[in-house]
Amino acid sequence: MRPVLYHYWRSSSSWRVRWALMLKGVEHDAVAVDLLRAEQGSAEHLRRNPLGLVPVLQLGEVFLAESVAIIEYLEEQVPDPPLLPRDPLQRARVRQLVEIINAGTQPLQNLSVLRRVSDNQQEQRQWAQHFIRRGLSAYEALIASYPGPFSVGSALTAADLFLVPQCYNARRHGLDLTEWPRIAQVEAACLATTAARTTSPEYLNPG
Ligand SMILES: N[C@@H](CCC(=O)N[C@@H](CS)C(=O)NCC(=O)O)C(=O)O
Repeated sequence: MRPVLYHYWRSSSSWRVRWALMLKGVEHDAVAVDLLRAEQGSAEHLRRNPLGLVPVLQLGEVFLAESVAIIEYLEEQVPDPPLLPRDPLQRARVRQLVEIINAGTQPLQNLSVLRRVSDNQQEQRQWAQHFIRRGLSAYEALIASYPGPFSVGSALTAADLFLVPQCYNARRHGLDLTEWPRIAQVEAACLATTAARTTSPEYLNPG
């Protein structure tokens, strides 16, 4: 059965999965869940993901949430092109980079967290900048010794699929990438590819 992706154009976690689906050539339908209208908290969406977040990939009767789980499932179903290196240590290092974004950065600047932190937009922005700067600085330090142009060398990996959407979030929260030259190099290399560009928020919603 054709998979269905529940996503939001501006959601960085959704972009990771749109990009992976495109790289793996998985045909699917897409349904928008409007975060600004709080559709992620509707009873309908909570049946898909009890945590009330996007993305969710529907596979027949099964609703699979969490972009790491979805991307690893896609990797196992469609091994080419690989998003995880074959070498176990390299593979673990890619997963480390993935988690720096997935667990150590993005959740701390998520919409629901910012609203809980403060009603004041300036305070929300400072909070988000603090955690994005901390996460991207750690990421930059880890990849500094790797050759480019991608995070861990000449091949795109899952780490890049997590990093580039986080760069988009950084800009939304008022940070540019000048502090992190290796990350800026990775972003430029990724955005030169059709799969990254055509799944990006700007492409989906050019206005
Ligand atoms: N770890 C989750 C994160 C999902 C997530 O935080 N999604 C955000 C959009 S990027 C969301 O749905 N936010 C809605 C909210 O916070 O209410 C994943 O990787 O899928």
